[in-house]
Amino acid sequence: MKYKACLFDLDGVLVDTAIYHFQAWKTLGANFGYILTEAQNEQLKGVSRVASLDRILAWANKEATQEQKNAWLIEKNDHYLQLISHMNPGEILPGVLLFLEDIQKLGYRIALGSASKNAQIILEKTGLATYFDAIIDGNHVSKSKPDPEVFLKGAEALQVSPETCIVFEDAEAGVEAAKRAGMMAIGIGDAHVLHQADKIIPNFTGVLASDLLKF
Ligand code: B16
Ligand code: MG
Repeated sequence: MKYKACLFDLDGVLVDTAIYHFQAWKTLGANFGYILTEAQNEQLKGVSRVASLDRILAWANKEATQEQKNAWLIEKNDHYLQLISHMNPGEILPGVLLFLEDIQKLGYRIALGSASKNAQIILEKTGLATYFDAIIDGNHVSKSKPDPEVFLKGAEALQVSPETCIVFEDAEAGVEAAKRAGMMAIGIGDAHVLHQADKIIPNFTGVLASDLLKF
């Protein structure tokens, strides 16, 4: 078997936390009279918290001091934490659990490669934590996707070389990060957005690892 490990993004691949990020950013935007749209929220997927705020402020044409920005980042995250505190295993996206069980049986090592600093809480709330041999999240990296750091650290933690890794990503920046890491990239979602991926599936429903991971 050439490929030894599967590296998963979290938001948009295993669970849909984008709805909670949207709610929290939208509420924050209202502070300075800005209404964030769903299309804009799409562009925040895979983007770090700090970079997300900068984008929103640019869209709103709003300037702020570093002190104000820090206060808003805390406010947004506190609201987000409150929203995700109710998450449960029912929020795991369709087909994900069967797929994880499938790859475990096939002997793949499994890691998380997420930009989120709240990944651990989400994995615990949903019961997904037990599937992972390594967890690399926003607390472990200094460079955001499309920088390959998060996935390279994932490979390192699993003690496998990057070319033996398969990345599952829903964001364009994440697919780019995987390719820059020298890994195979499987896009989850829209084929137009994820055109850089080696393979694209809409979601994990009915997907068999033995079929998908044939290269
Ligand atoms: P946090 P992923 C990303 O997670 C989200 O897609 C993105 O919308 C969010 O801003 C980012 O995590 C940071 O999240 O505020 O929880 O640290 O898709 O890389 O799993
Ligand atoms: Mg994502």
